[in-house]
Amino acid sequence: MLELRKGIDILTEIGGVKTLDEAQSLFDQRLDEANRAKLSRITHDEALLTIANAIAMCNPDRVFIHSGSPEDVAWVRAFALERKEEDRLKMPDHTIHFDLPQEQARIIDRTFYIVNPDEEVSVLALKIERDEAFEYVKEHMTNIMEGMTMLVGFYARGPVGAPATVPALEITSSAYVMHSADILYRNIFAYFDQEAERVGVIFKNVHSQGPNRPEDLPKARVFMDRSWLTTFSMFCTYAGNTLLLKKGNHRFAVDLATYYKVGKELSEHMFITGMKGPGDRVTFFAGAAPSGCGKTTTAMAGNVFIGDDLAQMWIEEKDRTLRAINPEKGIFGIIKDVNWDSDPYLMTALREPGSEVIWSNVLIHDGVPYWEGCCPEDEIPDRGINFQGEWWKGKTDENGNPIPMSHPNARVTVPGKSIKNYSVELAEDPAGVPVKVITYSGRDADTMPPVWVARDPDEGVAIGASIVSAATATEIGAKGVRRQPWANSPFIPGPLGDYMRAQFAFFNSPIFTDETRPIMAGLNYFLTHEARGGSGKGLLGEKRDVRVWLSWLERRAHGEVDAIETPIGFLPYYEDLKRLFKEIIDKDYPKSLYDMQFSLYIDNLVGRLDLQEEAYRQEESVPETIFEVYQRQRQELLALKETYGPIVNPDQLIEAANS
Ligand code: SPV
Ligand code: MN
Repeated sequence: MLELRKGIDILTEIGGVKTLDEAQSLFDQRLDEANRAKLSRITHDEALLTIANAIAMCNPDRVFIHSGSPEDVAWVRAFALERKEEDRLKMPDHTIHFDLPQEQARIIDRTFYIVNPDEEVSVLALKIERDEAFEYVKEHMTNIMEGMTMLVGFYARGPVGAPATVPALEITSSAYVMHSADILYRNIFAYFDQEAERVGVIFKNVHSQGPNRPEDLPKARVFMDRSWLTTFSMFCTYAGNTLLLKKGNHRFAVDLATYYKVGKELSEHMFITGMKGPGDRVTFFAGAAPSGCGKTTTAMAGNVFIGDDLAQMWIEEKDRTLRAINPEKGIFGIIKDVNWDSDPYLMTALREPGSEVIWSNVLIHDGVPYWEGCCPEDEIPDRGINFQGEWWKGKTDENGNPIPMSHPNARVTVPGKSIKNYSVELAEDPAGVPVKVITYSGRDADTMPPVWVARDPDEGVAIGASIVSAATATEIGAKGVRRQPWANSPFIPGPLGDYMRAQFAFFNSPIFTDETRPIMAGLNYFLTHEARGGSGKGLLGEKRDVRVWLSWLERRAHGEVDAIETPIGFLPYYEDLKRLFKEIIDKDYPKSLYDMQFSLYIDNLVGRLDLQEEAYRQEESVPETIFEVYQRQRQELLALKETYGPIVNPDQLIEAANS
């Protein structure tokens, strides 16, 4: 069990400011008149004490209070250019930011939860005890902003007034981080006190890049204090490590859902998107996928796009529906392989004037960005500047390996409102959108079909618990796949069993009716010909097929298509898919392809159940329900094998279901 406000509050202990009077006299000394006047509009005790202690600890030369006014927003942008954290590009309002070549992604080896001595964390996470973290922060963050300006921003992770919104402070010496926060989060300066009062907690984030040199990276750290909802980040710049409003505060939100809102709220690594159905109907989906598995592309394949990374969900008692908000209002998306074919709306925002964009770690030639998969070979320049400095075609690293034109984790930061199918109105609605379909996807070459629906909430939770993604050479496990529970496991602070219990409680909630309880589905668009007895090479199907799988789920959620009941859940009938392929993407869909995609490969499926069960058996306090689901599915699959052999095709599945 996680206990809030337990143990010393590291920031207060180092800063030493304990009363509002002390805070006020520090502001009088350290802020100029204009910034003092802005700060005087904030009255929330914890916010003021946090800012005062951050100033006392970091010791900046100047403090900028970000009021969210157009002038302040413009000031932050200009300051990022002045400090050379960003450079202008040819397109108006586009800038480029580079992180150090050695820090192009989350530094998971230097990322720790701060815990009290008796607290457990997820087996997948690193932890540091409070006393040790205190010493580290004290040693490295004291005076870290000397000679620099501290920027203080007031944000909300969600629309003002929404039940699952939490206000958050961002305190940083990086104008790039604050600029990114302005694109990705709602600045709620004018409502901060009111929201902090309503919600009862605030998230606090303190970051400094320090001198921003490669030699400081070994001592870079991301610390997340679970008890005090405070993050500390130092000597790094990549937004995943520094803009802790994102994954740092997401982790706190997961904790709050798991330990304080059981059966009421969830905090997920999910997109939110609406699919059009017959007539004017729009049905909302929330879907999980591991980092780098096409979550942004799937989200934008919807007709009404709300979010691509995070979802805060709750059950609305009034109408008994599942509701979701996006804590963000923009995307920090992977750019690799984004092009006019796969992502037309995003490309429009990136290649046509009218949107603000921060590019990071791509190739810049003549003020124009290029990246892996952007364009035909003949459009790619043969030199430029990228994440490792000067680049030219054919450049190799010290081991002789080719250096890609852009880093595989190079990203773009873009406001949601620049994406054509984004709905500002619905995204800003504090009532959230009503979600009827939950999806879980991974990257699975050989086992799960393209789409299937759980028979009940327990089996739905098991789908999320059992996500896998193909591993790279260094990550290959016993079965060649990596487990990715709920695609959220990198961000689950506590033991997975605790999180799983909250999932069972939420999806089985008696508040849902048969009408409003969401359907829960698995998605997999990574099946290969080789794995399914095909003759060709590569993937079975195409990227654009995803709109058909989502449309079938849309119909299923409204009870408009029947399905084949199998041990893993409900599968679509061929006739329905054939019709939808034609209707949605004007494509012929042969029965032979359907048979390859939807046959059950019993040995693979049972192997997968064994892999999951073995892993969960090694953890303590995992709910027994998951093992019951795995056992039931295993027995039913083996019974099918007894009758039909190791590969059971859909016609046989129909026969078995009717017998
Ligand atoms: C992810 O890696 O899942 C992201 C980007 O969305 S980061 O901010 O690095 O988490
Ligand atoms: Mn993510």
